[in-house]
Amino acid sequence: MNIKTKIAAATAAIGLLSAAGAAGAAEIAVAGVTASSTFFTYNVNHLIDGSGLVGGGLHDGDFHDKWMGDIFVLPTLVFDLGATYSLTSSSIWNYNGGCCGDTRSVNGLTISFSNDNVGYVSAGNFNLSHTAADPFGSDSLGLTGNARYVKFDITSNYGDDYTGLSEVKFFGGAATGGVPEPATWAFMLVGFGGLGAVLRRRRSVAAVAAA
Ligand SMILES: [Ca+2]
Repeated sequence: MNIKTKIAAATAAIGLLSAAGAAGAAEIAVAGVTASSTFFTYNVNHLIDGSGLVGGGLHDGDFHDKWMGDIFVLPTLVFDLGATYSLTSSSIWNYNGGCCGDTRSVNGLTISFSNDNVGYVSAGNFNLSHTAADPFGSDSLGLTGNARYVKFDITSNYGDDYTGLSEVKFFGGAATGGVPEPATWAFMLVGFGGLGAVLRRRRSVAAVAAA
């Protein structure tokens, strides 16, 4: 390999890393969700199973398609994404609609990130919109950071004794700042090692010429 080829190889290896970090935001298939409390026959999986999504970015008002908990013991939800992702946003369909207690909608929400479901770092405090329309649209919240586990701490609602949500989606790409794959490292080392060899050879040639 000449020096141009080696620079190209090293550049290509760096390019591969950048491409992995800049992967486009796509919907993440959530592996599971748990709630600190769930009222009666409501089911927390209704948040991640597509139940009630009727097309056009809208969710129906049927309570069978929602999750609900008690507001007096502020509920917590933990979403397991199944792997670590670089998150960019979350779309959240609130507990709204014409069926039943439209003031059950979540108002304040703190979102936190974790890679081990033990230590959490806050990703921000948010407020969700309140609408009694049926069907109804989602709030899109901007998120930044890597996480496998995403926690929602619900801090207030719009007035009822209960509160809930209807559906939650996360968007993102491959985790950034992670450890490169072994093959990528090997490729980079070949590229940089080759560069070093060429530079050393050039220096020794220069030293001979100067002697
Ligand atoms: Ca749902």
